[in-house]
Amino acid sequence: MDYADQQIPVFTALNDVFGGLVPSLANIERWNGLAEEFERRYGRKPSYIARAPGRVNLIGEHIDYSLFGVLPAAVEPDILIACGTHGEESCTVVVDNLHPKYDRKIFEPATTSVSKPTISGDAAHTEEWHLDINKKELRWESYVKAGYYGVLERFFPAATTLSSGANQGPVPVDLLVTGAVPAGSGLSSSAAMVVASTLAFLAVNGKLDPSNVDKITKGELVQMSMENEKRVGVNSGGMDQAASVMSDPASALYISFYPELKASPVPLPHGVVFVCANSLVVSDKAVSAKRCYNLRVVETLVAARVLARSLNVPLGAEERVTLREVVGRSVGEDIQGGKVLSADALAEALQSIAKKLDVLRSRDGAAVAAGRSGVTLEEMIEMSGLQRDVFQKVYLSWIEVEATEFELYKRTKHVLLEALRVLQFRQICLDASTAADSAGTGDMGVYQKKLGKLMNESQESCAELFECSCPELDQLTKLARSAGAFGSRLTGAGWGGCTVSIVAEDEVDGFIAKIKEEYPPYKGLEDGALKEAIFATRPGRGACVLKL
Ligand code: A2G
Repeated sequence: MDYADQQIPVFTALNDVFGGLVPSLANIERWNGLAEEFERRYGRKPSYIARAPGRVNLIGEHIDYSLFGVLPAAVEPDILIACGTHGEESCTVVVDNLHPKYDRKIFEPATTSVSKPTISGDAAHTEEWHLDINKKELRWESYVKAGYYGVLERFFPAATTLSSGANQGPVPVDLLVTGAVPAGSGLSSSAAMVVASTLAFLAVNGKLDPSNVDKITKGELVQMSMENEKRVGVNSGGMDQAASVMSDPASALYISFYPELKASPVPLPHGVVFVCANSLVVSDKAVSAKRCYNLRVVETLVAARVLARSLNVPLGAEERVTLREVVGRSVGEDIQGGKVLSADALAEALQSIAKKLDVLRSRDGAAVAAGRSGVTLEEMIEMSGLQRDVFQKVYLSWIEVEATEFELYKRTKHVLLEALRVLQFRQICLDASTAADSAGTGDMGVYQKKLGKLMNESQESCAELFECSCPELDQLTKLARSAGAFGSRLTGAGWGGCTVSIVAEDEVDGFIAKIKEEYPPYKGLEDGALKEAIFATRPGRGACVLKL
C-alpha cells in the first residue's frame, strides 16, 4: 500500500508515538508539560495532542509545483498542538502558544453569502465559511485558521451545516501550541503548523475516531493541508505537507505528484548523516511570496506553455499545464490510457528536452541584450500565444505576484535538470542499499561522493539559474564543503533559512566545530542556540495524533 492510502496514526500511549524508540526525557516532558499547561490555562485536560514534524529536503528544490518528484525527510523538530472542546454553544476557537512572543487569539468562523455563475447564466447563491486571514503580514494564528478552513469546508459545508442546526456543526475548540521548528528556517515550520492544526481540528471534531466512516487518509490530509496553506498566500507545491504527513523513520521519501500523489521510502547510505545548518537569515514570506516564490510559480507555468508550443505539444486554450506534463506529453505519455513514464524514461526525456530550450533561451538572451534581466509581461503574453485576457485569467488571476521582468529560460533549465538530479540521487541510494546487502557496508565512499556531487550541482543551479540562494547560503555551503562535507546545498524555499550537507558519520563533531569557527553569525552563539542552529538529523516519523 502506498503511504498516501494509509490512515493517519492515532495513538493512545505516548510510547507508541515514538515508534518503539526510547524517547528522550526532554521529549516526554515536552508532551506531558504541554498537556499540564493546557489544563492550567483552560481548566480541563486536553483530549488530543496533534503532532507534525518539519522536514529537510535532501534534493529537488522548487520543482514540486511543476509536479516533479522530490526527496525530503521529516526532521525531529516538530509542532505539537494540544486541543479539547469547551462547553460553549458557539464554535469559538481559543488558541494560545507556549512561546510568550505569540499572544492568545480568539476567533469564530463566520459565514458569508457567495454568488457563483451557473451554466444557465443565473447566479446561484451559496453560503461559505469565512475566517479572515491577513495575507499582508504573517501572523501566527493565520496557520491555525488555515488548518480550520479545510476541516470546515470538507466536513461542515456552510450551507448544509446552517440548515441542519447547531448539533451538526463544528465544536468550540481550545488549542495550545508549542513549536520546535524555527520559523523562517527553511525546515518548513509553516507546513508543520498547518498540518498539526488541520489534524487538531479533525481530531477534536471526532473525524479521526475509528467509528467515523468519513475518515481521511494521509494523501487526503496532504491535499487538504496544501489547499489550507494557499490560504495564507503562498502557492506552494506539496512537498512540505507530504513530508510532514507521510515520512517514515530511517528512510527519506521519494514523493511524486504526477499523475497522482505517491510516496515511497528511499534508504540512505550507511556511514553518512545529513547536517542542517541555519544561515540565520530569515526569509520573510509575507514580503518574499509575491516577488520570489509566487513569481517562480508563474515563471515556470508560463515557461511550460511556451515550451509546449515550441515542441508542438497540443494544449487546451485555457489549460494551465506544468513542466512535468509537457515533458511527458512530448514523448507520448498517455495518462488516460494508463501509459505513465517509468523513472528511466522520464530521466531520458528530461535530458533530451533540457537541450531543446532554444526558444526560451533566445528570448531571455534578447532581453539581456536590451539591458533587462528577463522578458516583459507583454513579451510573455505574446510568447504564450494567448489573448491578454485569457493569459491574465490562466496565469495571473489566482496568484499574487509583483514583477516586471520574467526569466523563463533559466527557471526551466533549473527545473528540468533538478528533476533529473532527484531521479539520479534516488537511484544512487537504491544502488548503495543493494550493494550493502550483498557486499556489506565497507565501501560506501563512491556512493557518498556521488550524492555529494549532485547536492553541489543543485546548489549551483539554485544560485545561478533559479536565483533562490543568498550570499549567506552561498557562504555556508562553501564552508561546509571545505569543512569536509561531500556536498552541501540550501534546503527549502531558500532566500535565507537552512543548508543541508552530507557528512561522514564519524566526522560530524569536527565538521560542526569547524563551521562554528568559520561562519561569522555563529561566533557569539552559546551551546543551546548553536545546537538549534546546526544539528545532524536522521529521518524521523510523520504526523500523528495522541488521544489522551
Ligand atoms: O519551498 C517551500 O518549502 C514550499 N512550501 C515547497 O512546496 C517547495 O516548493 C520548496 C522549494 O522546493 C511552502 O511554501 C509551504
